[in-house]
Amino acid sequence: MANLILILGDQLTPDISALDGADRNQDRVVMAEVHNEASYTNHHKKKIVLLFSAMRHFAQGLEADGWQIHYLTYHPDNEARSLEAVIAGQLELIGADRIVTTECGEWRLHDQISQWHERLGVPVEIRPDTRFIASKQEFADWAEGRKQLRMEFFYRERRRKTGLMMTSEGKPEGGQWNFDTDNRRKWTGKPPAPAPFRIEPDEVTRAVIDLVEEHFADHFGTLEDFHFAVTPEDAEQALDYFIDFALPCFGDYQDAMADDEDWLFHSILSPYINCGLLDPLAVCEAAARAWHAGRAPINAVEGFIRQILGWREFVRGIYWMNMPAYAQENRLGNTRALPWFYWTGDTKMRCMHKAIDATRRNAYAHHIQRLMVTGNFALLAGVKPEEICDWYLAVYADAYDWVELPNVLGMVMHADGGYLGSKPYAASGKYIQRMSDHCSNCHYKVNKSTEKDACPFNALYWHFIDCHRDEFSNNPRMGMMYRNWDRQDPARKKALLKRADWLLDNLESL
Ligand code: FAD
Ligand code: DLZ
Repeated sequence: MANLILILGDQLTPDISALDGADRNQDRVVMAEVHNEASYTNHHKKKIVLLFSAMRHFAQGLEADGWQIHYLTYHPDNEARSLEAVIAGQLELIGADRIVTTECGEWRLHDQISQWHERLGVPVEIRPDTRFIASKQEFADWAEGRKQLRMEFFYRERRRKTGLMMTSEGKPEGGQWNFDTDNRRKWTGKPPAPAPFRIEPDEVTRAVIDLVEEHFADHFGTLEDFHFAVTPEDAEQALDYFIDFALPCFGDYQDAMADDEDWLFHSILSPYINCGLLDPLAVCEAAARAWHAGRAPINAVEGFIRQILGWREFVRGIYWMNMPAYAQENRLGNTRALPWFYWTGDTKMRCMHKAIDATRRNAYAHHIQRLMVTGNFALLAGVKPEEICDWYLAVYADAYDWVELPNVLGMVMHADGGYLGSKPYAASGKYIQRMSDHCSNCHYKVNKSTEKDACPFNALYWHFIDCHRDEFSNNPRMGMMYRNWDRQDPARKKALLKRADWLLDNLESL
């Protein structure tokens, strides 16, 4: 045997770099469903089904294409509980000159694989992950010498580099780089949001659902109504469906939330992009084609492309430039435990209940729920970054450390001192009221702040502003908040802080 080629659960891309130049007759591909990967966090049950089923389909495809494969299916009694143990077993059984793999997405596993050459006694070739639009080196080159790293500038550079939505004179299409000011509409039920794209589980997926039901019963979330795509062909269909039915309204309602609508006009493509079933650049190109064909407006298409070409690539760059120290950051000195209702959805705060309940059922919540509801609450409540990060890593089908950590620790918790974002996204209940209909169905009153039935976000917001004066009062983007706070009547300020203290002492009962 010449090479053992390890392909991970989020590397399900036929032209993954680990396969470059490989020899179907001599090399062997190794894929494995292992305890350590399935259990390093409390992964949502639907995420495990998605990955195991997509891995099985991918391996079947490789086999049909003439590759020799060692595929380990999950069983709790399997002796090999880690990828290292699986590779060690194969080395013992058939030997190999070399292990070849594509660099993995998480520091945790990257650190382990980097030591395999010593631990296993064979050379390990780790190849770059060419599925990202910017390489790690390109990001580092862009970042070098900049005092502040801001997504918008990185994004513009990527637009120039890829030519996406650029005129032949090198100017942004539509005369602007960013159309976000058009993207803040509240959704009031019209136009109706499309039903989510669904694929009925085939035999392979049904077997995995049974397996997860049996062996991962204590993991977060429900298994009912599993309808994710698990092959590249089905994921392509999900992309087409998004372009046809949701993209035209994606921009307008990008920041909206709704009490009885889980998905709105979002693409629900992140689970597929992140595990390799869809190529990020191809997804951006499909959206750009829709604009050129007059099938979607520019605010929708530019906004959508910015999320992938801009944010997705930017957070990945930040992650790899700063790990492993980044994961330890806690610049706001937070000390509170994550309230238990994050795991149950059992809270009278309607927006929180809705976001967490959707998360339990779907392994999905859209960006504004993650940022401005569950994230905002954790920020205002001063939850320890490691606890809220672990929650986000567990509960979403698209969650991997490289993308989850910068979004949570940096964007939401501001625990990196503003390295990723120029200001915290702290907001009172007014924001949630403006962008959703949750408040009219809520036990708490959004127009009250200090009373027993007042929306908890209100007093907690002012408490956050008051507590973090040292960190934020000199931030030009926060000056108005401090002027508003300082203008308030001292008695009201006292009442707000008293209410906040009570809320913080009684988080579990909210
Ligand atoms: P859409 O709204 O349709 O957006 C299109 C695509 O843009 C997404 O599929 C995704 O690939 C990309 N994208 C959008 N925003 C971001 C972002 N901030 N960072 C990276 N990519 C982005 N995304 C993940 O993929 N995995 C995570 O674990 C994750 N954790 C998050 C945690 C928090 C607290 C926040 C605020 C955001 C997080 N995001 C994460 C980003 C974003 O919320 C999800 O990518 C998005 O909700 C996925 O749904 P969608 O495919 O319908 O996205
Ligand atoms: C997320 C995940 C899960 C649940 N299970 C497996 C697995 O059994 N085997 C595997 O190769 N990969 C799995 N993954 C994805 C990995 O955790 C992922 O490749 C690393 O975290 C690196 O991003």
